[in-house]
Amino acid sequence: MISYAICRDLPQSFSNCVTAVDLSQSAIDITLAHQQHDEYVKVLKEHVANVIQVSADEAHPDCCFVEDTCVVVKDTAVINQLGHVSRQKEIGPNAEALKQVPTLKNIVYMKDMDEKATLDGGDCMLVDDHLYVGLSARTNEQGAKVLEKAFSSRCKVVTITALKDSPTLHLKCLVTQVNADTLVACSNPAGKELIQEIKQKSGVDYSVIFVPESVPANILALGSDFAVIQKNFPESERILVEELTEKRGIQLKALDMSELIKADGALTCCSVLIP
Ligand code: CIR
Repeated sequence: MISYAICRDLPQSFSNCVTAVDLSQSAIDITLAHQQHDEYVKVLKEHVANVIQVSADEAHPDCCFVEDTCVVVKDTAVINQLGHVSRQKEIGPNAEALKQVPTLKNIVYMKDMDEKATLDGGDCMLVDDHLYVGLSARTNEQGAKVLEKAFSSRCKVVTITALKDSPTLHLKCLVTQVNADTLVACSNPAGKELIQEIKQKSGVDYSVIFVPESVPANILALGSDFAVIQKNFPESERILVEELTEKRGIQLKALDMSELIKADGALTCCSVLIP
């Protein structure tokens, strides 16, 4: 069960986001981006008892991607030092929002623990008592070590290196969690390599649902019987409906996030979920 979710409004400056997508070929429709984000927040509010909605910050076009700004495990939150310098000052209001969550007893700043550490929450996937941390262009070894220290008695931190030198932005661009023993992953070679490393390092033989495209490999599970998936990826959607709804009884809601995808954003990135 998710007790709290934190999200953040999408700013008017969103079109100036950091992205690998060539926006000169496919510009962001800011009105549509707002509509899509509003729809996402509406679904969050329908499925999570307490949603804290932080105001947008026009100085930070990527501020709606709150997932990157912190990592929460049990009673402890680490406020990250984000891997892209243009995003590092997004953290203040999100840290304030975390202070409103009664179950959070410790809130620590990564920068205070190691000033060379960088980490984006999109590289972190908590599955039961394993926290997988993918090294990437945004997340370095020092960042992973800070989490290891901060969460030492709360979970096992497993550092994943498969994507370290790849063009994939974040670990969760290729794999996300359904529940304690089930993952969704992209079936491309990078996705398969990632799953192999996750299984080998954790010793857990997860059941993995493979989908052919990377964008829909990022699903947002809101509790044990509901998940948000991406619209407009019919083959992946067919597999997810079959595997999640028909076989496991998980209700799905498909959202069109086309404008957020242009900003390299997916579904998990627009919220921080706290059990
Ligand atoms: C960035 O490049 O940082 C943003 N434009 C996208 C961040 C997406 N975050 C995520 O998937 N966790």
